[in-house]
Amino acid sequence: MDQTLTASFAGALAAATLLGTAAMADNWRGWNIHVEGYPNTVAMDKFAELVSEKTDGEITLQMFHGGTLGSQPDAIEQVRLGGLAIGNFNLGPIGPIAAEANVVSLPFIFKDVPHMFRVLNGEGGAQIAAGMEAKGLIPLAWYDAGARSFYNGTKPINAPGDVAGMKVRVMNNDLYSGMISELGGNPSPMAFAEVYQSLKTGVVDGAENNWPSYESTGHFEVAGYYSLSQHLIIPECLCINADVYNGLSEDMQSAVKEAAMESASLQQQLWAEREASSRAMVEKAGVVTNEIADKDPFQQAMVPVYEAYLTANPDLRPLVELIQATD
Ligand code: GTR
Repeated sequence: MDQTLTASFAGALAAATLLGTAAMADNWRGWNIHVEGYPNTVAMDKFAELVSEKTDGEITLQMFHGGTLGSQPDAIEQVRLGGLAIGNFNLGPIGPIAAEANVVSLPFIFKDVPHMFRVLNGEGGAQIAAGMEAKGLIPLAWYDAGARSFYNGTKPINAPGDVAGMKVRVMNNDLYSGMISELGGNPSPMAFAEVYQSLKTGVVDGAENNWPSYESTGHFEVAGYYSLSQHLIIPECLCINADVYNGLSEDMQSAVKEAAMESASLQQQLWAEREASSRAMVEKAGVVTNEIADKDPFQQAMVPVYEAYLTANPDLRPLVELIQATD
């Protein structure tokens, strides 16, 4: 073979190899709504660090915290479409997209957080994950978001009648709007970032969230009554765009999955600590907390919410029953 040709062939081959290597180094972008120091923020940063460590730098992840890349519903769309690779999402706003994932947004479906994790780590979780993957989102691991309770600026809530007439902010999901309506209140779906100002100016009377978010957002400063209804226990995911994940080699998939699992155990540990410290902090700042002696009337009021959901999704009745039958 002609020497020059051989040389240029070798050169082309080397260039192709180099190009191949360069194309394999992925730079992902990730979305998170929370502030610095929040358990999810720390755990997502840990995930980024572990991904790069476990893939020998072939995958790097740049995290954008504090919702700087947009609202949660928008970010979910971005991850589904591939504009962003990764997000830490609450399953609440994923429910309207993936019907299976919406079961977790049925009020009082989980007995407590350990029950939620038993479901997620079993057949129920597999069905929820499959429903999400069909919509372009793969949950790599589950984060803890505790239980959500009502808060407002005027009075403790002890019975559904106390919610009557109140304008209550909810996340974007018809199940939550139905929940507030059945309690006699007026639901107001709104982005997380707008809630503080809306509570402060009286656009809404109240909202609902877990202890850490109630504290980290400063909502406790403008809505000082926190009533332990614990009506929703919604998991969160560390979610990845399905095409991005499915396009990885098996080794890379395992590395990313392992990083996610380690990030989730860190998040769960930090979560337990933050729930306690957030509660202590807001109570010290003057928040009036009340237990609800009888939650039964709240649960009874949710019967039409379940009925409407099951009428719209008859094929999901077995999943609801599976969750209810899980010990
Ligand atoms: C928080 C959750 C956020 C967001 C927020 C909200 O507890 O971690 O992802 O869903 O609640 O109420 O919008």
